[in-house]
Amino acid sequence: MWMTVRRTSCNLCEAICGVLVTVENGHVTDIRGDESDPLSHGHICPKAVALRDLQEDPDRLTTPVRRTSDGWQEIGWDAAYELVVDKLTGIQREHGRNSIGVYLGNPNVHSLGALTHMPTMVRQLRTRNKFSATSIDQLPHMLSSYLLYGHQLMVAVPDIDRTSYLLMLGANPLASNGSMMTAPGFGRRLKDVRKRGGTVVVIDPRRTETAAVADEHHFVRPGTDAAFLLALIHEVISLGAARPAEYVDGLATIETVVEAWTPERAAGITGIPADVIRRIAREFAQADRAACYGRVGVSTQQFGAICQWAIQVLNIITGNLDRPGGTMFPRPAVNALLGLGRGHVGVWKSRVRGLPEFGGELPVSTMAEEILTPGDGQIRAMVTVAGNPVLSTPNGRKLDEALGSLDFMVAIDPYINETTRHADVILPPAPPLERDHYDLIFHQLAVRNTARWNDAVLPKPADARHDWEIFRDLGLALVRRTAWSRRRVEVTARLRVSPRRIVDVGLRIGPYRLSVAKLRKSPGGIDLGPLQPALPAALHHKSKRIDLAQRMILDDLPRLDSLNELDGQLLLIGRRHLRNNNSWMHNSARLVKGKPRHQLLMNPGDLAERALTDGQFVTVTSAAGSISVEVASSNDIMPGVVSLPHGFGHNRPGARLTIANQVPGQSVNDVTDAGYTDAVAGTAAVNGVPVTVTAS
Ligand SMILES: Nc1nc2c(c(=O)[nH]1)N[C@H]1C(S)=C(S)[C@@H](COP(=O)(O)OP(=O)(O)OC[C@H]3O[C@@H](n4cnc5c(=O)[nH]c(N)nc54)[C@H](O)[C@@H]3O)O[C@H]1N2
Ligand SMILES: Nc1nc2c(c(=O)[nH]1)N[C@H]1C(S)=C(S)[C@@H](COP(=O)(O)OP(=O)(O)OC[C@H]3O[C@@H](n4cnc5c(=O)[nH]c(N)nc54)[C@H](O)[C@@H]3O)O[C@H]1N2
Ligand code: SF4
Ligand SMILES: [Mo]
Repeated sequence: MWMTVRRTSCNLCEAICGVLVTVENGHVTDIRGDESDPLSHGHICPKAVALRDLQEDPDRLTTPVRRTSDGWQEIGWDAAYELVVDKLTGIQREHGRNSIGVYLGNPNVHSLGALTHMPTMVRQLRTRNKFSATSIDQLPHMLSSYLLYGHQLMVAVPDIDRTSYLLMLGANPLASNGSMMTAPGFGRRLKDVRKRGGTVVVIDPRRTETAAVADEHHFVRPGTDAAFLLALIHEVISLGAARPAEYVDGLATIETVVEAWTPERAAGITGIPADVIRRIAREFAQADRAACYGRVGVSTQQFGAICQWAIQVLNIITGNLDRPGGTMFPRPAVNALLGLGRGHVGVWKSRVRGLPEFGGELPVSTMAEEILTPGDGQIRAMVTVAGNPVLSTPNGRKLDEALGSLDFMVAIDPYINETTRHADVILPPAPPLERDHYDLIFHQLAVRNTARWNDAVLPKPADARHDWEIFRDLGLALVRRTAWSRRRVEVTARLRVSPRRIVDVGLRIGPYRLSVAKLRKSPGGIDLGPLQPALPAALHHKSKRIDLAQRMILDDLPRLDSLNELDGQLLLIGRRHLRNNNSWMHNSARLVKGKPRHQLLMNPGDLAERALTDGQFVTVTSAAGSISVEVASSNDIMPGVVSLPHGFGHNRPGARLTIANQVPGQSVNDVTDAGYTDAVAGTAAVNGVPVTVTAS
């Protein structure tokens, strides 16, 4: 028997936990936490073990397939590339370059090869109809980073290991393992804050797993956090506790705009009592080291941009930005900011609804209408990469219909699922354990500077392709076909170089002058120390100053007056569970077992008011549509709020997901509304959706 233990990191979520993988006779027999990882210290969650299931899943595609009238047919790689490039270039020739739409899904940011090679391939399509999960996720973080710090990826991360006061809104890291903040073992780190005598406060319409380990939890009416945050800023200023750094401008303007946001006014809107708002503001301002952090619940809602800006303003004016225990800027071994432009916003607008692009992408909430609305610039073909937008984006049914109407679709994806079943060709990349890994994105968001390179755990079969090879080969074929490419030589060279080489260059020119060879000597990763102050030098604005008074945000503030209109409505929010992973890990028997977790959570008072009982099927209806799901009574959910997780609803015909097909539940995104977005940059507002709930 041949047995070996290999090191890698789990790439299923943002925590990038180090893992030890035991391989016997070519098969994975064990996966456990790697104690030697300087960031994760041995932490893993149940999903790590599912890396093995991904490897062995009989439903996972290993060769390209083509949809025919007789069903899916396997085809060779070269034939598949030729077919795809023929179709895409043909459609563009006939209908213009914007006739191709692209959707880039979440797992792209977790794959080295996707990050190094996908953007170059996509650029060859020269389409403005580019969409990604960003606009149903972290767009407000990126926008506030762009506006305040001058680069869309210059994200300030809570220095959780040194803070004494952590205020968290709309985040449930005990389920999600943390996001826009890589902190494996989040639960332990929270406990440590409290052990050090610090305080953890959670603001969430649901008493979450994270709320359960915090000092305080306060219910907030969904979508109203902006009022709470503005009132905190108001209080800090009234206390005379605003002490921004010398390089910060605009405090006087902020003082004026928050003047009307008294704790009393915010209390009426948010449901958080005025005395609690006052106390939190005082404690936050007086804490030795405080950090405010907000995630999905305050990003994917109708005031996401205001919320993420206000969180930064609160951290900045209390002097907590860029100081240990406050919020800080990581300094990873490969500077991810170099790989991505600073950003831009509103340079072009979506054709049908006129929503602005951000960083070259249009809001995903406009994707279905861009496919379905006839006219010049209509999308006729789609390229999806590592995404399942039928389940993950608002008004999924309409998108489902839209994808069915396309002239052509190609998916780069290992599964035939709710989205890729519409594809004409599917190109499946090799799974995570067969890939080399260096994390280009999440070291940039990590609470400690560390670095690790890992060679692939398992060899890739000869007839399989890495994702970067698929992008390379498609990219090269596109460059060859399209006469417009003046930069053919440069693009060709860029596509031909391996991810390993790109990381090596990044490491060598990076701040620690490392190399892949050096990192390979410590496969458990190396520690580069705690986060260090970096401002104002690290700011990407030429002025090296931060201007709090951002016009785009200030102009949007009057819209907050509409918050009172939410009164009395039943509002739908989302949730995550440790054993789910967005829309795609339900095909692991190991993960889906256990108590059902697909139900609509509803407060007992709200159930009684509607004469509904725990466990019955109810119909949830919004402006976008309705679904029928089981309801579960819960005291942990705020009255007037219901919660349903996304990523369920694998009951559409034609998908090949043997285990997921048996998982009960409906897609929440059949009731979230593509018309309901944050006005500032078009982020999908999937939290705080007005709904009605009736007996089915
Ligand atoms: N209502 C509601 N909707 C939401 C959210 C919410 O909170 N509420 N959350 C949103 C958020 S934050 C996100 S990020 C999105 C995520 O939504 P998507 O961007 O759609 O991503 P996933 O659901 O993770 O889908 C992953 C897809 O990638 C494929 N895949 C997995 N691994 C790989 C790989 O290595 N390579 C390739 N090429 N493909 C792979 C899977 O088979 C699957 O098709 O969902 C969003 N949707
Ligand atoms: N196990 C698991 N881990 C994951 C994922 C997964 O699907 N499963 N997905 C990954 C992805 S793509 C992401 S982006 C991250 C997300 O990471 P998190 O943001 O931590 O994810 P959620 O658990 O959705 O937490 C959002 C919280 O916001 C609350 N909320 C909803 N509306 C509001 C509101 O209006 N105001 C406030 N204050 N709170 C509100 C919800 O009740 C919920 O508790 O998780 C990542 N990690
Ligand atoms: S928390 Fe779980 S899913 Fe996330 S990286 Fe760690 S083991 Fe993987
Ligand atoms: Mo996400």
